[in-house]
Amino acid sequence: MKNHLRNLISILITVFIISLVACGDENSNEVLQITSEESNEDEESNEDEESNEEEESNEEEEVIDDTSETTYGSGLTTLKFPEIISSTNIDLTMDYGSTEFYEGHLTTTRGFNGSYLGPLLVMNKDDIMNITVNNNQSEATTVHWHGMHVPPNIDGGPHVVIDANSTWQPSFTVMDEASTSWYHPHLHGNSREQVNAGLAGMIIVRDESSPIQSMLPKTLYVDEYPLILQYQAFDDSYEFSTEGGTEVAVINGTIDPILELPAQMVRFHILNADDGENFTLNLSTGENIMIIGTEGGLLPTTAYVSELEITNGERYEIMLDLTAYQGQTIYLQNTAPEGGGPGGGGGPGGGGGRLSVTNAENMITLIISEPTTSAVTTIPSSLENFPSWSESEADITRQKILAGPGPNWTIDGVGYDHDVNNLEIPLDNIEIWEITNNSDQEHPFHIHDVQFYILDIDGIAPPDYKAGRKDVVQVLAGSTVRFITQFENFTSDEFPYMYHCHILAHEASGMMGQFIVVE
Ligand SMILES: [Cu+2]
Repeated sequence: MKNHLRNLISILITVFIISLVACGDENSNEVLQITSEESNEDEESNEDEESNEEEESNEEEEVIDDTSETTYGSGLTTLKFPEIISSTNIDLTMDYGSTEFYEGHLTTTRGFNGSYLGPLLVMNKDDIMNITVNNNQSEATTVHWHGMHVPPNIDGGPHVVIDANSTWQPSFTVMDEASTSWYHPHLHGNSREQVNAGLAGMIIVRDESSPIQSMLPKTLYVDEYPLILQYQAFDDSYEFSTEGGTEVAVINGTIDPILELPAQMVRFHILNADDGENFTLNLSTGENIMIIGTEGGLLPTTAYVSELEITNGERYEIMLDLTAYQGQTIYLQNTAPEGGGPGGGGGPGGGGGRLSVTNAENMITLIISEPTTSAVTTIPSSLENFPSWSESEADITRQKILAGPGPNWTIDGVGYDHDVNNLEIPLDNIEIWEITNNSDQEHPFHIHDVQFYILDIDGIAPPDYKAGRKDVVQVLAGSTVRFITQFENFTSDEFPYMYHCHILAHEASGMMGQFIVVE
């Protein structure tokens, strides 16, 4: 019965959205009535969920099945959301599949436990994770837990290879703060192809002991949402193009997505999982975006920006206060320059525009409906104060020089050599890294094992929204960024950690080095 009701409501919404598009804004009230009905129904199902994690994830799978079949006309499609896995025992299977990005057309893709992207893994600080990764691809791979502080033999870098048609079973303790991480292949030479085909997924780490976390929206797919941002170019056969062409924004595997949100504070975990280009987000309302977290956890205080640039591998947690917008349609927009950005190293999209054909820069259409019964309406401006390090504590300052020209990208004048450890770092060292970009393109610099704090960018303290724990920092052409971090807990003579540019074409061409942490 419930499904029939939902389908009926979906059809009604479709009809009204089409009429809205056809007739302009005159019919907006009717659309609102219908969307509120669905919102009521959502509330009922939410009440059924209680807080039981298992029930929650089962319920979400149902929702996904419903929404993935719902199209809204005018090319708009309900935003897809990944299946939630909140168990400490996780089975991931990497395999080929086909995905319907455009109605009636299948695209060859790859995914974890599905045809494209992977499940949302919800972990708790101090949990012991037991993961089984089955690689059903006909080629080798690795799985890197990007952002997580794990031992080097578990980190999933280029040395921790999972052969074709074989299995890897890592186990680790979650030592991270409540944060947003992700997982993706990291085999040297073909990580770009595998990630771009769809092998990527988000990890949300929870911390039940954090008083601040308990005040934030945290009911997934009710007031908290993952957004995995990518661009894809399609050829005439609707396959991913390897020859460039027009790129479109693909959000959680959805082109031109529409998302219904309650008129209250909602929280997004945003990941740029693209292989080489930035997103620059703003709100069509003209309001600033509230940023509450970076890669490694919450900021010290809430920060506000009129537009938020997110580079490759970066994550931000943002909040939208939608209280004033009930009954309205607003947009999360992307104004990243067409065909610009850093992907010039052989990346697709160099020549063509990247804007979606039917939705232009209105990246996600947000329909704001009634608030839920237990809405979060305010959050404190003071967030987490994680321990940091002062410059005077540093044991060493290391200089890293990023240089080109492409396609032979280097760090400190050398390309990646799989058999050479570029650095040996004493355990517990507190280090300042000074990254200078001597090339004419920007490079998002990522380091494994640690979270760092940016000290300064060209001598100036970072803006408030970058003042938190990070593992990726954008280094503009001609610019110097200094960060401070500490290499704790894990050592190995055998398995190195990586530091590299997260433009995957640059990484593959050599803009990567490796370090071992030693006793
Ligand atoms: Cu680069």
